[in-house]
Amino acid sequence: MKQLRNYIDGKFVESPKLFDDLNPADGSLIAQVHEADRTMVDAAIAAGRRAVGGPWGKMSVEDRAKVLYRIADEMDRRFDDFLEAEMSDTGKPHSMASTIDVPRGAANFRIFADILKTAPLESFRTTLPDGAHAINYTVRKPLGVVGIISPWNLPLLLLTWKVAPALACGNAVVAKPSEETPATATLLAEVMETVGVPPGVFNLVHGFGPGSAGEFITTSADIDAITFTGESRTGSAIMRAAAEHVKPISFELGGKNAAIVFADCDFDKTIDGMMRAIFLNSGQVCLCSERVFVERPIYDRFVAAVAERMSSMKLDWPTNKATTMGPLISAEHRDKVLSYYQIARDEGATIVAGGKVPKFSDARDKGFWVEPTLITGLSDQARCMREEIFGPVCHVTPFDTEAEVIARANDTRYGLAASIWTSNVNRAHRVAESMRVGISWVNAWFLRDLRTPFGGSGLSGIGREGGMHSLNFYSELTNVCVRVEGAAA
Ligand code: NAD
Ligand code: 6OD
Repeated sequence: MKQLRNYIDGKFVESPKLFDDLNPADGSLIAQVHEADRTMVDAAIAAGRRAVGGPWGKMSVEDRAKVLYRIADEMDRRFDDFLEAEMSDTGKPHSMASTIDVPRGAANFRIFADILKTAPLESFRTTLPDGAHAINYTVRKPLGVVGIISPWNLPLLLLTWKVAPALACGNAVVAKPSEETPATATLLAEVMETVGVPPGVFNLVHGFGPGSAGEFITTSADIDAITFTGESRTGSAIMRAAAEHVKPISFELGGKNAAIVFADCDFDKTIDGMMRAIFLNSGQVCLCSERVFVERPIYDRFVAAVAERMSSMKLDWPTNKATTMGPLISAEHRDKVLSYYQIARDEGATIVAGGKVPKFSDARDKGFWVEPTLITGLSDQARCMREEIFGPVCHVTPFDTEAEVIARANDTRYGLAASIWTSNVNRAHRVAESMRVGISWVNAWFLRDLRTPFGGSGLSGIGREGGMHSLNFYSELTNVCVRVEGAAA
């Protein structure tokens, strides 16, 4: 049986305590994972501290960028290994893992190497009343040892989204991937070893949240910052833990995202876009649209078109290149999503399509599948309209005016993303800016430029990462103020 080990101070470390890594497509055992105990987590943090105090912390920007490029190149060389690990850990289709998750892993290292090399530093000249002046300039230094805790839905993409800028800024990291998806993170540790990243710079600890590696990281006085992606409730627990030692946090949390479809949209392109926005990764993307508002004149046509497209979705093995939708991550998560299908019925919804567990009559019946599901007829106050479900499901509802739909779309405690579909350029800008979210897409969804700020408001997170925003989070900035006497000749 394959073993997934921790990576601490440049060595793969075993634990007497093992847990199972399952393939969600058929529930089969893929690997046994070595769970890090508190002593191992503390050893990882101490190794990180030594690394930051050593040559790594003092390395020139150019040399650190070269290390990041080497990591990206090695990830490309091992593309097929990452692809296989991502598909078997998550059950997501080849069509997604090969075009989004695995390429983005390497891209995250390249973009932050590029940004690091060109990042400006602030400088101000201050004129003083006595004729002297002051020069202020900012110096960027590592924060120290950064704790990184990531979820299972896009495990490689989201882990590297934080590891890359943290390393770019000269930090060491102690990373804990989700217990559901430990495989690609372990491959990343192999990459670090192969390309010669110094011991202690990248540490990987496997385990769970409470009472396990996640909690050991967040409660440690020796971790200098915590960056977390996951559920809003978990963010709240981590914030409490981090408060004890007052440390910087960056949170990318849950969403209950709205899509707004105006009658003047390009209908066919909108249906293409919305099929992705609702069903990509079986709806397990924090940005997915679970609340879809459609202008009344095209409401019936929209519902019929989505239902028609759903009937040809292909739920099949991840390795089949024609598969369009995979399973959910776990039995527990499948039961949660099915419970919301039932809550919708209890709340009086119409289930236009789906709503059940598919029957395959092969090993997939032991996996964690649900049907893609389209719901209508609920009020904006229904639980299915307010709580994040995180499955292949959306509720579609009609609206009549721009002002009405802006108010309804913003009526949520989350604030991650919105997508607006219209051919009216003035309305596009007006509505996009009115959304209380971290990102508003117009005639697009999950279209990323990694230099832009990414994050959410309200229950969806704290802070922004991406481009310079990441460099600023993962750096300690020191402003140097120099008084200069006299005037230049
Ligand atoms: P989760 O919060 O259950 O777990 C995320 C990570 O936190 C895991 O590694 C887990 O082991 C760890 N963890 C859990 N409890 C902890 C604790 N008390 N202390 C320390 N660590 C703890 O989230 P999930 O189920 O893995 O992921 C799905 C959620 O993530 C959804 O809500 C989704 O919207 C959100 N998400 C948000 C973004 C974003 O960018 N905003 C991206 C992806 C996923
Ligand atoms: O694209 C990204 O950088 C990012 N953080 C995506 C998050 C997706 C949520 O599931």
